[in-house]
Amino acid sequence: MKAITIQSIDLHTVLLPYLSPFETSFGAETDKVALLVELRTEAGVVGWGECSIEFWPGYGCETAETALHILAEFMAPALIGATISDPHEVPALIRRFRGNHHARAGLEAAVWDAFAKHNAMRLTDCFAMYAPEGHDSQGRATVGVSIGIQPSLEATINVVRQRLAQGYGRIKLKIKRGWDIEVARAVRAEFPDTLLMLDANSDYTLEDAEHLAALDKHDLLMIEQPLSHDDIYAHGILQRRLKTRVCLDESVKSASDLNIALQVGALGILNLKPARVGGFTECLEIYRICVEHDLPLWIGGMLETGVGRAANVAFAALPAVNLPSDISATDRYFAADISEPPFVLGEDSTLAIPDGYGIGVEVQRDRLEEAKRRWSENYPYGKVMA
Ligand code: OSB
Ligand code: MG
Repeated sequence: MKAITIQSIDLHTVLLPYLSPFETSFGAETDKVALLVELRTEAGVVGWGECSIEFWPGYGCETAETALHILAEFMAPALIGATISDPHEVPALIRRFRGNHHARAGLEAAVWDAFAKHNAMRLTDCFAMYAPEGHDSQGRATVGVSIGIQPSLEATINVVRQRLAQGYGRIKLKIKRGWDIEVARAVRAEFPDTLLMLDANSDYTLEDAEHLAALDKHDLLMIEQPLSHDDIYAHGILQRRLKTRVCLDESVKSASDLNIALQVGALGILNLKPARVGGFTECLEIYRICVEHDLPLWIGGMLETGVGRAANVAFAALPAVNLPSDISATDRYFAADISEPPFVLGEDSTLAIPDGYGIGVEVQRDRLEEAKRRWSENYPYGKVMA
């Protein structure tokens, strides 16, 4: 593999309107905020990465503004002038700066993209090269769709019906206290054979264990992150009281966290988000652990723009990602994405890997400028919340 030398790094904060607001237990968001990393090599190759973040420190502890600060002041300067012969070298170059996983993941992703392009490879094949022997990219990722909290049961059923008609083969419903058992019951009654799962984004405590056990009779694929974002141990206790498999999202921030979770029986499935664990190098380590433990695995999303989505699809095409990932088609999120071509839902609820090298999508300069202007004109965030 040919090494790259990093010449410059530009950071772009963008605001992109969603087709419809996304409602979670934190509130409704009308726009996607993202920090994009544009990395140029001495050979003139441009790599792109996305820091997957939100307006507020509600999912993780970072925001668009903290990620910009950490990258601009600390992490990006540490990479300028560096010669990299393997993207696995990136974590060591920024290890002296702690935490800030979403920021570091975006930077590392830009290196992976530039490295793959420089070596005339698709990013998915580049990941496969570092995956266990025989784990070749399948060229497509099997995906599902995540549905935000709706105003009523009827509205929920209508959205599910619409998504199934579009071809999504797995439905994830966001739940919260007071919006859970009834939703699962109603949707299951209407769609008896659909692959169905719930995501609680940490809204419950162990005192709700009995309440959550009432979900067991609805044949759910899994319940995602029911308890606190920082309590792996409690999920182990809960899992012993549920038949439904617990999937961890927020709680697993590293390979080390995953080893602890496995040790205490805290999960039966992993949602792996590259941003949450600090990048694709850590993802590859986590991937190996999942293979070793036969742990079902899928790739999570954070409503990324095409840049982040493309990298996630590239990883989700690895064969041990064996449950549908939270990566939907472009038209589930945006009227016009920041990049082309869009991701289109294909047969069997899959997204195909684009043909080009690296992430395989091209950032559109005019849309980038427009989305940057939209950010600068709408700051502070109050103006873009529903
Ligand atoms: O918990 O999986 C989550 C979006 C933002 C923050 C957290 C989550 C999500 C999603 C969206 O569920 C999944 C997607 O990108 O489609
Ligand atoms: Mg989640």
